[in-house]
Amino acid sequence: LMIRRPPRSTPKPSSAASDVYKRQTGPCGLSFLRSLHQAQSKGENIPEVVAFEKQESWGGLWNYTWRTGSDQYGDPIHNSMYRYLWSNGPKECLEFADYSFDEHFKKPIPSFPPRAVLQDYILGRAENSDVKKYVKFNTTVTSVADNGNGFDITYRNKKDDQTKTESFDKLVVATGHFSVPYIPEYEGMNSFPGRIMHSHDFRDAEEFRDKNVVVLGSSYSAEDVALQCHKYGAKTVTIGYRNNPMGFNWPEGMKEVHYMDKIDGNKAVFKDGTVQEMDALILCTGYLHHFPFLPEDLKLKTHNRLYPPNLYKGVVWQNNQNLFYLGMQDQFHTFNMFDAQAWYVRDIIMDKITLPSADELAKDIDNWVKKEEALEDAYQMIDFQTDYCVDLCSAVDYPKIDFELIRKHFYDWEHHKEENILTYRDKSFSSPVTGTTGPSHHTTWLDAMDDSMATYLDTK
Ligand code: NA7
Repeated sequence: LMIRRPPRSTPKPSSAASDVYKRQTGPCGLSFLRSLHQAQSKGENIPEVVAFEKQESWGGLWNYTWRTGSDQYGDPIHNSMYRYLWSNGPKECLEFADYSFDEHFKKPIPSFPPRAVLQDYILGRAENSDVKKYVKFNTTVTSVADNGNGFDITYRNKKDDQTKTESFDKLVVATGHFSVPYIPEYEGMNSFPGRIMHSHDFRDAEEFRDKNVVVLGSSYSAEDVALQCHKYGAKTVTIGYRNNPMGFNWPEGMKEVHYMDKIDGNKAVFKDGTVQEMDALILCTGYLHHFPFLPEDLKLKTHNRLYPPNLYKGVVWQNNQNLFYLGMQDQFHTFNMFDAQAWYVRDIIMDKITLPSADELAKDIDNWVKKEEALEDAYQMIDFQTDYCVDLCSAVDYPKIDFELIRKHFYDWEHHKEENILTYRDKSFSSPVTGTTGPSHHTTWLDAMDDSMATYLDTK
């Protein structure tokens, strides 16, 4: 989490409440710090900022840890990433407009990198922005109180267990929403003799070699965790969907069936009559938007959707415009959308963008929410979020990036997945920033067992 204090024309006594913002240093938090760096490098007078980060390093979800449950200080583990996780979308679709993959890696690299490569890219830009000085690591924000002019923020230094309260003017919440698992309960769970876990705690598919695995869910985690288990040698993988199947052409050993009714001993019993022996049940049932540090009236309450309500332009809290949220949408677009959001929030905070009247603001939110509710398929969702990114970018000086190309890439990517879910990561896409087309990787995704950055980048 990060907190910032905007500049003042007149010095104020140090005892007075300072202007404030708070955030975390995952991709959204880093986008925000980058936006300030960019304004500063153009000679603008940027606000003071403090970034509160509960982890010991930055990168947010992109850090990998073997840990599950709690960290050494008793805080819940933030990370949901596992070994062998490769990007599930083309890297070209998430490329930063102001820091290309070519610039970072000094050569073209293939389109679907493993986790460590993307992490290196995100952190490369952060290191280049000289923003670490703003971050308080190992620091958890425990509560926020609205003081009428801003916020009183209470935070705990995890290492020395010291708690402090400071006042700030603005607050930016960039804590992510793929971290606190939603864990449903099914009959028979308590007496099931095997392993039950949520995808948040999934770390290594090798654990399920030669096992019968049941995966619940029909979104990105279910798709990828199921494929991981198949790739690393699970005997069978059965996916239980709740509403709609993913419907891919699953390879032998994998199948998709309708909704798990209950567990009977070591068997999963599904609505469509399927009874499947299982050694492990992996709940890929999504995440909660969870902000335990915020008071009720400032908490975003939503399921995972493309346009959560009460957020003007997807980022400004409707009922208190000193509060901002970044990256709280369900996502096709990611890093460059977070940049667009960060630039937009920065410009509101720096008085470069003026917010409209409460009526207009409500109308605008309503308009987007209605549009979202009318969307019928993934292609329309891609269009919707692309239009949202273009809308934000039209208001800020984020460097130009070819969103039409990105929209087309997402369409092609969807088609590739429908053609063959095992090979879509072997395709190449062109960069919306440099025009470079990603070379083919030396090993196809299905055969690439080593996800290290060194092996991945070992190209001629
Ligand atoms: P998502 O995309 O929010 O999806 C959650 C899934 O969980 C969704 O398919 C739900 O089914 C399913 N779900 C929820 N409860 C149940 C129960 N009780 N039984 C079966 N299925 C259930 O979360 P993910 O973790 O997949 O993806 C998160 C991000 O990680 C994603 O954006 C990627 O970028 C990586 P429904 O569709 O509502 O029927």
